[in-house]
Amino acid sequence: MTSPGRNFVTLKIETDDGVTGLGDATLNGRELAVATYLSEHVVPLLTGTDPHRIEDTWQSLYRGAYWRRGPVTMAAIAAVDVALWDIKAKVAGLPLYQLLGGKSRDRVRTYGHAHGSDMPELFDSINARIAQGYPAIRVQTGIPGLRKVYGVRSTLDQGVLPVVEDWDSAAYMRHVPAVFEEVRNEFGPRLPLLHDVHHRLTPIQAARLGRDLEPYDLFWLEDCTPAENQDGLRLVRRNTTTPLAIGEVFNSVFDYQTLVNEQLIDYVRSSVTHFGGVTPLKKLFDFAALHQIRSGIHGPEDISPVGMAAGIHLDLAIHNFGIQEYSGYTDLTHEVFPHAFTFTDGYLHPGDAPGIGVELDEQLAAAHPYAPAYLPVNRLLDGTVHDW
Ligand code: GCO
Ligand code: MG
Repeated sequence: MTSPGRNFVTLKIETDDGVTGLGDATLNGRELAVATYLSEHVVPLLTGTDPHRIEDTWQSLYRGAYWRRGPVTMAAIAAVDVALWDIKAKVAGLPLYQLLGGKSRDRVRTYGHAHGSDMPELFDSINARIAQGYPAIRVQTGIPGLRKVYGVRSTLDQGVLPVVEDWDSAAYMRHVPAVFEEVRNEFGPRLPLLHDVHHRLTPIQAARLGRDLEPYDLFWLEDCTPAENQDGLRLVRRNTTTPLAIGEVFNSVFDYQTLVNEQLIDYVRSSVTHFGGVTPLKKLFDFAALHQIRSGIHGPEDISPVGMAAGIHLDLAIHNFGIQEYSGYTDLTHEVFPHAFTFTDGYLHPGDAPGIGVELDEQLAAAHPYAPAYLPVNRLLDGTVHDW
């Protein structure tokens, strides 16, 4: 575990021949649980096994635990899976994307985050992202009467106990369409715009918001309602043509079964790190492709450069790529995880180093130890707990 600005959990596997592979097991706010799951329950099972048997190892960790799915289990399995792919690709002397079928495109389109508590601040933030070359931008905004720009986590908030934020869905729904009206007027019709509702609306509210935002031609509306209620998306889908993206908190293909089979969404948001690794995420993308659903891998700062790199290899290789979220990292994080992937003019490329192309500076990592930190929690104006 290391905290070069925020916490990351990294697994390193070493073979008898001295080949090493890295995997990301970071689960924001629950890091110690995954680290312990790995060190106490997974590492003893791996010692002495054949690192080339990736599918078999995945199945034995998934089925062999008896207790299935869940973010802690799947982040731990993901770390093993990615480390084994890293090893296999290094042994082959190829960048991972070559083992996934080779490249389907030359570079990986990203979107970046813009946010502001009011319109001038938001416009400045969008302009800053455009100046950095981002070809698409996620727009989050302050809501009159609420204290914080929601869904945006500041590292300054880090503390031993969660920060409590406030929320009012009615005020949000009244305000957001007006924000997109102003953004479209200022930045024109071409700039792809995204928006993250962060699980806060009921299906009928989400349907209404999707409809209200149709004139502004969003690239996607994300997590419009808590999607463990997959059936709820039928109501949203019937009522709006705004494209929908879901899945950053999912950890198994079964979480998507209704959403994909009934084509209720347009983008699947799972990351390598939280979905059990490259092995199951490639299967999810192939399943999604049957329904013309595309990828939109979750890429906040709380996915480490190791998990990010694994995702970029997949982005380059799959046919039904949509977009990749990329928020960048602190300078120190880049130093702790020296990497072959590059970010140029808003596009990522995994690089051509053998493996996933990320190393870990263990000395520097150790100089920045784990620091307890929680995500915020949300309360309505009367004090009721609400989805954050
Ligand atoms: C997104 C997100 C994240 C999450 C974060 C929680 O990037 O779309 O919703 O920023 O809030 O990953 O740990
Ligand atoms: Mg999100």
